[in-house]
Amino acid sequence: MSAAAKPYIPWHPNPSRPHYVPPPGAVDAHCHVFGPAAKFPFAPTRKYTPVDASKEQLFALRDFLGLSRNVIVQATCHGNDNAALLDALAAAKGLARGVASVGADISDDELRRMDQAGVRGVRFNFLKRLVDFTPREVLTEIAQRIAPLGWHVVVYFEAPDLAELEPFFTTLPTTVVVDHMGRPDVGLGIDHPQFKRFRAFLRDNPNVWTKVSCPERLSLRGPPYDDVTPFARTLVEEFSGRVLWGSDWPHPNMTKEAPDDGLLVDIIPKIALTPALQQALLVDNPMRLYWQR
Ligand code: 0GY
Repeated sequence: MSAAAKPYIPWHPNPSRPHYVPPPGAVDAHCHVFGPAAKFPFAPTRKYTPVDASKEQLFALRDFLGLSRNVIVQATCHGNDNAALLDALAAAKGLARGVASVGADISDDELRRMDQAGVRGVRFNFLKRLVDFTPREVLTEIAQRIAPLGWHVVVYFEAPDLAELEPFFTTLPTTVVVDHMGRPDVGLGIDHPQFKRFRAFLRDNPNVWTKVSCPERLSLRGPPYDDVTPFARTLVEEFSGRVLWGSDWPHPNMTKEAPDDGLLVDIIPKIALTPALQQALLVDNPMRLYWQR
């Protein structure tokens, strides 16, 4: 069976209503739309085929969870065709921004159009199970093209690859946002050199931010994902002005089960212990990065 034809776990059909009430204006800074495939076909190069996850479903979940805005990140199953993302941004009435995926062949006109539509960044993905290799020169060229727009680069990699990637990341001329805390092996604990290295990377590079997202993806123990909480809490406390939170709905490529999105929201007060930290994580930081320039 090809990777794209593997069975796929859809998102939670009936999430709980969270007990935690986010502050007004809270932003879900990492989520996706998939398809609908009949209108926005998935890329032939994709490594998985998800079920459709529409903009209407995303916006309904946003409201149900007590959130106000979304940052929609282009997922690899749509390749460099950002049509579904742009369609969602156009329908969001200013309440969504986007992170696109582009090749070096993107025209300046198209970049400008995407900027007007609400795109504020590009994503570079280094997970071999998700994408084919792109030469660093190509990524450098893209980063140089988007920098004048005030956009940033979102990077997705796994913790053991940071050593090899860091010299490249430090050449990027923009803000750099790391997905999912750089995907630590949470079994190693927060005092292991792997997580210390990640914190040093943020400490040494004030232009680097991170999303404290995806406990469900990183957890070894399963819900309520308490083995991931110390990692996120440590980053929120040390880098309070450079952290973002995201639901990761509709949770691509979960291997056992899709998380309860209400539970994910209820984890927020465990990783951001004070109202001030919650306000920075959920409102002030994402608003600065995505809605103000
Ligand atoms: C995520 C995680 C994943 C997938 C993608 O673009 C994608 O296909 O992001 C993953 O499989 O870990 O960030 O949502």
